[in-house]
Amino acid sequence: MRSWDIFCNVVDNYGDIGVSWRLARQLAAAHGLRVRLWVDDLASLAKLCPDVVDGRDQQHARGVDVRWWREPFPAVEPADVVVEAFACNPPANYVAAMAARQPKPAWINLEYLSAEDWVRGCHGLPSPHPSLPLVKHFYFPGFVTGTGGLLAERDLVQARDRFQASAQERARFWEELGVPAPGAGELQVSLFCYPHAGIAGLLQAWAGGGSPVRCMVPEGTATAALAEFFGGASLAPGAVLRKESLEIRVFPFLEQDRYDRLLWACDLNLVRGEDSFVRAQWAARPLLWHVYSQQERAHWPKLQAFLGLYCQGMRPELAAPVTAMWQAWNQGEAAGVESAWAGFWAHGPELQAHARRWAEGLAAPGNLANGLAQFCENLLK
Ligand code: TRH
Repeated sequence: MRSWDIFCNVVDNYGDIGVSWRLARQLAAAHGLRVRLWVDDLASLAKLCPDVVDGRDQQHARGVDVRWWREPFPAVEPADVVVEAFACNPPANYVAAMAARQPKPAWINLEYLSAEDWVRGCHGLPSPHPSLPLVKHFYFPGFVTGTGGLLAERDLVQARDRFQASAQERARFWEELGVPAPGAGELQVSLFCYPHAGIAGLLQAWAGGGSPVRCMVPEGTATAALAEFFGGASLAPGAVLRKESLEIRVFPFLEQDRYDRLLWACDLNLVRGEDSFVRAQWAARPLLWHVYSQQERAHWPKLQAFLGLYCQGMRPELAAPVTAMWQAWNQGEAAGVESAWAGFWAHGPELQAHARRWAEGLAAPGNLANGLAQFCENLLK
C-alpha cells in the first residue's frame, strides 16, 4: 500500500486546509492509501472536522493520520508520494530525507485552481530541484481536459441527487441544523463571501424585493455589513434577523460535509475562494462567486476566464445579466450590486437549468484524486 504525505500551510481563511483535507480523505477512502496530513494550524482543520483536537502532534480522523506540522520537524521517513499544497515548502530536513531515500518519492506541488488558458500548458510540468537530486511536478486543478480536474468524492453525484430528490432527507437536514424547512415560495440562499461594501446592496435588494428570501450566513461572515444593515443586532450563531422580505439566519461554521449539503439544499449559493466555489458548482445550483482578491487585480483575469467558460453556450440574454451580476459582486459597490440583482434573478429557472448542465460537464477532465494517484504511480514506476 502506497504512503502519502500531504503538507498544508494555512496562509489565511479555510481554502488551503479545505482542499488538503478533502484530498486527504478521498485518497484514504477511495484509494486505500496511507495518508498523513501535516498541517500547521490544527484549529482551522478542527473547524472543518470537529473530531480533530488542536494541540495534538498525532491523531486519526476520517481515515487520515493527522499530524501537527511544527518546528523542529521530527525525523520521519518520507512517504512514497509527497504533496505540498499551494507551494508551501515542506521542512528542509524532510526534503533532505526525500533526497536520501531510495527510490525517491514522487513530489507534487498541488496548485491553485484557475480557469485561465495557460493552466493547460503548465499542468504536469517537472521542476528539478536546484541543488538536490529531486524533481517536483506541478499539478493544476481545472475545468477543462488537459488539466487535473476537480476534487469529488466517488459517490458525490448520486448522494447529491438523492438528497435533492428526497423531501425527507432535506427535512432532516434542516432539522439537524435547528432551522425550520424553507417556506413555499421562499428563496433559500447561502452567503459565504469576503467583507465588501457590495453586500449592503444585496441585502437591500432582498429586503425590498417583495418576495421572501431566507439567507443562511456562517458566523463571522459579512459581519460589518450585517451589523450596519440590522442596526447592531447580535450576529451570534442562531441569530435570526428580519427586515421586510429578508430573513437572515446565522449558523455556526459547519463540518465540511454538512456545508456541502447546505449548498445542495439552497436555491442559490454565494461562495468564495476555491473550495466552496467548486462545491457550489457540484451542487448543481446557481451560484455567485466572490474571487479571492489579489494585488494589482491579478484576480480579475481569473474571474473573467471562469465567466468565459461558464457562459459558453448561454443565450446572450442570460450571459449578460450573469456577467453583470458577477462583476458587480466582485467590484463590491452597493449600488451596482443592488441594480444587477433583479436582472440576474429574473432568470432563476434558466440559471437552475444551466447550473445542472454545467455540473454534468464538471467530471469531463477527470477526478483530481484519481488522476493524481495515477500520475504519481507513473512517476514511481
Ligand atoms: O476560506 P476561503 O476564502 O479560502 C481561501 C481561498 O481558497 C483562496 O483561494 C486562498 O488563496 C485563500 O483561502 C488562502 O474559501 P474556500 O476556498 O471556499 O474555503 C472554505 C472552506 O471552508 C471550504 O472547504 C468549505 C469550508 N466550509 C465549511 O466546511 N463549513 C462552513 O460552514 C463554511 C462556511 C465553509
